[in-house]
Amino acid sequence: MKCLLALILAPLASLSAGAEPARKTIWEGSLHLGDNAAQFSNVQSAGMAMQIPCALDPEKKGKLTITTRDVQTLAGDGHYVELLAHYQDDDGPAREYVVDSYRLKGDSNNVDTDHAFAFDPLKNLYAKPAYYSVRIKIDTQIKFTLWDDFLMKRIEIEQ
Ligand SMILES: [Ca+2]
Repeated sequence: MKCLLALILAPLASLSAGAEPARKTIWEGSLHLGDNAAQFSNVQSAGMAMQIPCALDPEKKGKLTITTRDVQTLAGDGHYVELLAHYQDDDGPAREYVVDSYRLKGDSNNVDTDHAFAFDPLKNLYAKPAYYSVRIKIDTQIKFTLWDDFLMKRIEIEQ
Protein backbone atom coordinates (compact mmCIF):
# COMPACT_ATOMS: atom_id res chain seq x y z
CA MET A 1 0.00 0.00 0.00
CA LYS A 2 2.83 2.39 0.94
CA CYS A 3 4.54 1.51 -2.31
CA LEU A 4 1.45 2.25 -4.32
CA LEU A 5 1.01 5.61 -2.61
CA ALA A 6 4.62 6.56 -3.42
CA LEU A 7 4.00 5.67 -7.06
CA ILE A 8 0.98 7.95 -7.16
CA LEU A 9 2.61 10.81 -5.26
CA ALA A 10 5.92 10.90 -7.14
CA PRO A 11 4.48 11.97 -10.51
CA LEU A 12 2.27 14.51 -8.76
CA ALA A 13 5.27 16.08 -7.03
CA SER A 14 7.24 16.40 -10.25
CA LEU A 15 4.18 17.82 -12.00
CA SER A 16 3.71 20.58 -9.45
CA ALA A 17 7.45 21.41 -9.51
CA GLY A 18 7.22 21.83 -13.28
CA ALA A 19 4.21 24.11 -12.90
CA GLU A 20 6.08 26.50 -10.60
CA PRO A 21 5.55 29.98 -12.06
CA ALA A 22 8.63 31.56 -13.63
CA ARG A 23 9.34 35.14 -12.68
CA LYS A 24 10.92 37.45 -15.22
CA THR A 25 11.74 41.12 -15.25
CA ILE A 26 10.59 42.79 -18.47
CA TRP A 27 11.82 46.26 -17.54
CA GLU A 28 14.04 47.68 -14.81
CA GLY A 29 15.43 51.15 -14.29
CA SER A 30 14.57 54.48 -12.78
CA LEU A 31 12.23 56.67 -14.78
CA HIS A 32 10.06 59.60 -13.80
CA LEU A 33 6.37 59.64 -14.78
CA GLY A 34 4.29 62.76 -14.27
CA ASP A 35 3.96 66.36 -15.38
CA ASN A 36 6.66 67.92 -13.21
CA ALA A 37 10.01 66.24 -13.91
CA ALA A 38 11.77 68.86 -11.77
CA GLN A 39 10.56 66.95 -8.71
CA PHE A 40 13.10 64.24 -9.55
CA SER A 41 15.86 66.27 -11.17
CA ASN A 42 18.45 63.46 -11.00
CA VAL A 43 16.25 60.97 -12.90
CA GLN A 44 15.27 60.83 -16.58
CA SER A 45 11.63 61.46 -17.37
CA ALA A 46 9.28 59.54 -19.65
CA GLY A 47 6.63 62.24 -19.29
CA MET A 48 3.09 61.01 -18.85
CA ALA A 49 3.27 57.41 -20.14
CA MET A 50 5.55 54.45 -20.90
CA GLN A 51 4.94 51.16 -22.73
CA ILE A 52 7.08 48.02 -22.61
CA PRO A 53 6.72 45.04 -24.99
CA CYS A 54 6.72 41.52 -23.58
CA ALA A 55 6.10 37.91 -24.51
CA LEU A 56 3.47 35.97 -22.58
CA ASP A 57 2.15 32.45 -22.74
CA PRO A 58 -1.43 33.17 -23.85
CA GLU A 59 -2.67 29.95 -22.23
CA LYS A 60 -1.39 30.71 -18.74
CA LYS A 61 -2.85 33.07 -16.17
CA GLY A 62 -0.23 35.08 -14.35
CA LYS A 63 0.74 37.91 -12.09
CA LEU A 64 2.01 41.35 -13.07
CA THR A 65 4.04 43.27 -10.51
CA ILE A 66 4.77 46.98 -10.93
CA THR A 67 7.38 48.47 -8.58
CA THR A 68 7.11 52.20 -8.04
CA ARG A 69 8.45 54.86 -5.73
CA ASP A 70 6.55 57.87 -4.40
CA VAL A 71 3.14 57.15 -5.90
CA GLN A 72 0.86 59.50 -4.00
CA THR A 73 -2.66 59.30 -5.40
CA LEU A 74 -4.54 61.42 -2.95
CA ALA A 75 -7.47 61.85 -5.36
CA GLY A 76 -8.98 59.68 -8.09
CA ASP A 77 -8.70 55.93 -8.62
CA GLY A 78 -4.97 55.93 -9.40
CA HIS A 79 -2.61 55.73 -12.37
CA TYR A 80 -3.42 53.34 -15.20
CA VAL A 81 -1.70 50.00 -15.81
CA GLU A 82 -2.88 48.38 -19.04
CA LEU A 83 -2.09 44.99 -20.52
CA LEU A 84 -2.28 45.16 -24.33
CA ALA A 85 -2.40 42.39 -26.93
CA HIS A 86 -0.89 42.93 -30.40
CA TYR A 87 -1.99 41.23 -33.61
CA GLN A 88 -0.67 41.36 -37.15
CA ASP A 89 -2.91 40.40 -40.07
CA ASP A 90 -1.74 39.54 -43.58
CA ASP A 91 -4.39 41.72 -45.17
CA GLY A 92 -4.59 44.76 -42.91
CA PRO A 93 -2.91 46.98 -40.35
CA ALA A 94 -1.68 45.58 -37.06
CA ARG A 95 -4.16 45.84 -34.20
CA GLU A 96 -3.89 46.23 -30.46
CA TYR A 97 -6.45 45.62 -27.74
CA VAL A 98 -6.50 46.45 -24.07
CA VAL A 99 -6.81 43.03 -22.42
CA ASP A 100 -7.17 44.37 -18.91
CA SER A 101 -6.76 47.59 -16.99
CA TYR A 102 -5.62 48.12 -13.41
CA ARG A 103 -5.03 51.16 -11.20
CA LEU A 104 -1.93 52.14 -9.22
CA LYS A 105 -2.88 53.76 -5.96
CA GLY A 106 -0.72 54.64 -3.02
CA ASP A 107 0.75 57.10 -0.61
CA SER A 108 4.40 56.10 -0.33
CA ASN A 109 7.41 58.27 0.30
CA ASN A 110 11.02 57.28 -0.48
CA VAL A 111 10.34 53.56 -0.53
CA ASP A 112 9.98 51.03 -3.39
CA THR A 113 6.43 49.67 -3.42
CA ASP A 114 5.12 46.59 -5.27
CA HIS A 115 1.67 46.60 -6.84
CA ALA A 116 0.57 43.08 -7.88
CA PHE A 117 -2.24 42.30 -10.34
CA ALA A 118 -3.58 38.96 -11.56
CA PHE A 119 -4.08 38.68 -15.31
CA ASP A 120 -5.59 36.33 -17.88
CA PRO A 121 -3.74 36.83 -21.23
CA LEU A 122 -6.75 35.68 -23.25
CA LYS A 123 -9.45 37.62 -21.39
CA ASN A 124 -12.13 38.62 -23.94
CA LEU A 125 -9.86 37.59 -26.86
CA TYR A 126 -10.82 35.13 -29.60
CA ALA A 127 -7.34 34.42 -30.98
CA LYS A 128 -3.81 34.22 -29.57
CA PRO A 129 -1.93 37.54 -29.93
CA ALA A 130 1.56 37.73 -31.49
CA TYR A 131 2.84 39.52 -28.41
CA TYR A 132 1.84 41.80 -25.56
CA SER A 133 2.83 45.06 -23.91
CA VAL A 134 2.36 46.79 -20.57
CA ARG A 135 1.48 50.49 -20.55
CA ILE A 136 1.68 52.81 -17.54
CA LYS A 137 -0.12 56.18 -17.79
CA ILE A 138 -0.52 58.79 -15.12
CA ASP A 139 -4.03 59.61 -13.99
CA THR A 140 -4.99 62.82 -15.82
CA GLN A 141 -8.65 62.71 -14.89
CA ILE A 142 -8.17 64.68 -11.70
CA LYS A 143 -7.57 68.39 -11.12
CA PHE A 144 -4.25 69.56 -12.62
CA THR A 145 -2.96 70.68 -9.23
CA LEU A 146 -3.39 67.15 -7.88
CA TRP A 147 -1.46 65.35 -10.66
CA ASP A 148 1.12 62.99 -9.20
CA ASP A 149 4.80 62.50 -10.02
CA PHE A 150 6.49 59.19 -9.27
CA LEU A 151 9.29 56.82 -10.29
CA MET A 152 8.94 53.56 -12.20
CA LYS A 153 11.45 50.97 -10.96
CA ARG A 154 10.52 47.54 -12.31
CA ILE A 155 7.93 45.52 -14.23
CA GLU A 156 7.79 41.78 -13.53
CA ILE A 157 5.73 38.95 -14.95
CA GLU A 158 5.06 35.65 -13.18
CA GLN A 159 3.54 32.85 -15.21
CA1 LIG B 1 4.34 61.50 -5.94
